[in-house]
Amino acid sequence: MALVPPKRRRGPGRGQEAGAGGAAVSSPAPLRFPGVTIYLAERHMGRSRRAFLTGLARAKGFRVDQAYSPEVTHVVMEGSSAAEASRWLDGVLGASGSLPRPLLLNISWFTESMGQGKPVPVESRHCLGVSLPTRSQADPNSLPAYACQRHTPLTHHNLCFTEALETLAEAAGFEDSQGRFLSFRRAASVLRALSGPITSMSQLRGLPSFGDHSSRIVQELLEHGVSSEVERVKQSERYKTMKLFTQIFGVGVKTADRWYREGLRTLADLQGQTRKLNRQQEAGIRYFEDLTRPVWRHEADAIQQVVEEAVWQVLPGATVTMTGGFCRGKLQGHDVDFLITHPVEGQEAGLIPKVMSHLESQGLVLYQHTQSNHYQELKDLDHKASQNNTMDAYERCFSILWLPKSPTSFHLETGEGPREPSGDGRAVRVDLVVTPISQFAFALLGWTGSQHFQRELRRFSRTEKQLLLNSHGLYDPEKKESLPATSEEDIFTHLGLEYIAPEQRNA
Ligand code: 8DG
Ligand code: CA
Ligand code: CA
Repeated sequence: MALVPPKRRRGPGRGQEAGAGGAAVSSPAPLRFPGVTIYLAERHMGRSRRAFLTGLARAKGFRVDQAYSPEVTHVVMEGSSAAEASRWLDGVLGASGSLPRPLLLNISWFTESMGQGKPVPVESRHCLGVSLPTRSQADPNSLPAYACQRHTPLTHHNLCFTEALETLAEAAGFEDSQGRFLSFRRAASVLRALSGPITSMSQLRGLPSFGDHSSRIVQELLEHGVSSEVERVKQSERYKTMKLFTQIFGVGVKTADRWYREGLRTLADLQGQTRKLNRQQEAGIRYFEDLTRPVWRHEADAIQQVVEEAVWQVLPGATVTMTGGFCRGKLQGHDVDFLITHPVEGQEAGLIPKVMSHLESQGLVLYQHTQSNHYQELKDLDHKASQNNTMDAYERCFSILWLPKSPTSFHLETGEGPREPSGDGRAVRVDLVVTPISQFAFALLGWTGSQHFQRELRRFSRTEKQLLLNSHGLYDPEKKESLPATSEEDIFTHLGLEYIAPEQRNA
């Protein structure tokens, strides 16, 4: 990228003395990204290039500190290996294991951010030493209590344990046993954040949220390679049936439980009783096979194109942002989630019905259920009411769209009744959510998930900060005011939390 002049000559290793190189290219602009504080390490970069880059970033509204401090969130290095970067940071942080660790990034994150005029999301290719255990997470005794304080990558070292604990969490959820559900979920989430595999029971000592029951499961797995309790659950008729029924689009635990108690066990049983089904569940069964096949990233990208085309037809200037699991680096998901907004507040209102008719005219809508925005009613009711509920009040559409295999089969005739699954394409579950620009950052944070990360973020806000967070905003009930945010970083800053990139929110 030809954005910054390359360094002319590599100076002698000068270390990274804090006060060095302060010359500015132009006078600093007002700070625009309060959650981001950059520190450019001088080693390998050289004093004059560092000064140039500092001025450039400041002119774009970034905060760049000359001296390293715990406020630094993004350390940028040039020409350093991961090991060197990690050693450098250990040297800077000294013996203190409690200081927050910043992101260690190579120069590509910086140049891309300058190019876009805003901090780009941190991806693994930007990271130096991302695979190295961080100080806090290498030592289980200092693993923070809330999942929103931890880095949780997509792939981790304790899959056999987390799968077992998550099966028990799921089974507890089927029995409406919220306490047990949460304790297994939290235990699994802790294991996902560990920097290495659990190989002995002593490693569980001091782990937060790890109760006796979860410990027993881990012990069984360590000793026998299998947990009899988990196997029993997995083989039970109750678990198998509840899992099958709740996989159907439009079927929650309550409905699945009622059907189970009525003696229904299979999809064929349900098909024989169509009067029991609402329109959504009917669609869920009709497209069951497609909807239980994972959606791959390239399919999600293709859906994004189709949605963007429709949105831009209806409202030029609107933006369509993919959220959900794909944002966290997942390669496949059960659906595709999009947030739609417009830079002018108010322009976005009433967008979905128009977008859906556009898609319908192309024969791409297999099912849709649109809800209008009811935020005002929610707000008038009580801010607290929305706290334990992930459902928000945005204008939205839960849909099943048809993704043709080849672009030529895009424009098919409509009006022939429901489309049958075929080799020409597939059905995909798609969630469209429309948000006013002033609430976009909160919606993005909420819809990026993971569900457990968000649950923990809200619990942390409430318990530790006495602030109420949801997908619409952050509210201070004492001062009776909402705290504004234009980026996810702003929200972490309000909460006094280290910024956790989406790829590290797989809690
Ligand atoms: P997957 O599709 O890859 O299986 O997983 P995912 O993308 O992480 O899960 P999801 O079920 O699609 O949900 C994405 C996030 O959206 C999840 O953290 C919950 C969040 N979310 C909100 N508000 C609402 C809401 O009103 N309804 C639903 N269903 N989810 C919401 O922030
Ligand atoms: Ca999703
Ligand atoms: Ca979804």
